[in-house]
Amino acid sequence: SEEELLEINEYIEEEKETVNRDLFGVAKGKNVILISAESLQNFVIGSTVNGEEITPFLNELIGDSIYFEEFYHQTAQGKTSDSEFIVDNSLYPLARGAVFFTHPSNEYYALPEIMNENGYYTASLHANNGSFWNRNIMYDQFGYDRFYTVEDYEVTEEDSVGWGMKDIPFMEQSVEHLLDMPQPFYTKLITLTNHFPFELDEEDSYIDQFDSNSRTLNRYFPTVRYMDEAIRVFFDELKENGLYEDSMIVIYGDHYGISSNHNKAMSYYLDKEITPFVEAQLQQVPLIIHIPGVEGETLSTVSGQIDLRPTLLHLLGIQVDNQVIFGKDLFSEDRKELVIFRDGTFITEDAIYTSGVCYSKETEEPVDEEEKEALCGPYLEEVQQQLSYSDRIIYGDLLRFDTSREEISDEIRKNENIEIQG
Ligand code: GP9
Ligand code: MN
Repeated sequence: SEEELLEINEYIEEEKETVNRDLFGVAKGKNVILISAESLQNFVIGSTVNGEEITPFLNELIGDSIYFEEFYHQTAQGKTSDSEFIVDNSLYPLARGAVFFTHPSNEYYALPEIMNENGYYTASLHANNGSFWNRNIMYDQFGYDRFYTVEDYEVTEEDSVGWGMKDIPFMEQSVEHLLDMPQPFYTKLITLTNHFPFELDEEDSYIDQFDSNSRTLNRYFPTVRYMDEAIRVFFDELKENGLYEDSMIVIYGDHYGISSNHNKAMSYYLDKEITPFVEAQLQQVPLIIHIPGVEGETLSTVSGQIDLRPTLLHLLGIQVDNQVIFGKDLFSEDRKELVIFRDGTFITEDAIYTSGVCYSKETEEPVDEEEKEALCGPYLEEVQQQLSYSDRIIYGDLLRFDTSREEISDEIRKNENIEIQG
């Protein structure tokens, strides 16, 4: 009901913090290009396999970008679609099912709509069927102007592997689409090649597979390396076509690629035991924000996908009042560092709490009852509060009561008038 939303708004208002304005608006008016990097986990960044770099281009790019080195995916069963939901709405996904399928007719106030209101053209680009994950329906709801699907790409046999079109031709043809769009634009490019079961043609293998008892992990490295190459090609094409200087490029991993079924092989690769603590850490995905002309810096802020939207709006210098969101602007000064996973696991500056056990980040070991009270105790209630508020918004379709939005208050006013007249 409307009262429920008022209560949630009050909570969000109380949680607000002051914002560091140094970077406010540094990307004002620029095109925004999000690259949703399929199954890209953070452990490959700066690492090697068989002595070779796995992400040479991203490693180099990070030096020139704002890189969040402790950034977590927060997806659940909806996988890529959950990550899209989180990023565009700054709400949590659902515990069961994919919100893209379960609640496509809700009222949303998603990032594309905000960008539209600020003069941006908005599009998502992904060389798969438009109906996959119900995207064609949900994107309309989020306010995307256009969805470039597999129909908008020329996909040949040799340009395909595994799930479909390879990332390099996808990137090349996507730049053609970007060139056709009115500027400034807000766009999302969703890659595909680095998807389980990580199939790759010989000619696209820049590095050798790993050698462990997990075929999945072994194959993961060369497909990540291929995606890294595709992103390099994309940057080259942007530069060649004069789009680079006027764009902010944001690369993030959508969710894990290697599930806990492969913990044994993972343990062999990382050369350490995969405890629940390490497993939570393995949910880190890269967040790389590249703004030409803005100096690179690596930030260790504990952060998650839910924080991306307010952070991007900050960089774009766009202020939106009374947003019903749970993410925090990562440039806030007195921000409480807290990332919440859908299953109730949470990460703070000093601790990881998972399956009822509180681990100290310093020792990587569970702490005793007394320390648990101090380290994890203060967050328990807030974690459940946020998840349940977010659920209530989705299950109750509460954003239809958001009167801070003109179009809705007009709608309500209209209805009231009708009632008064009637
Ligand atoms: C499909 C692609 C992969 O279009 O986004 O989906 P996933 O299986 O990763 O959710
Ligand atoms: Mn995915």
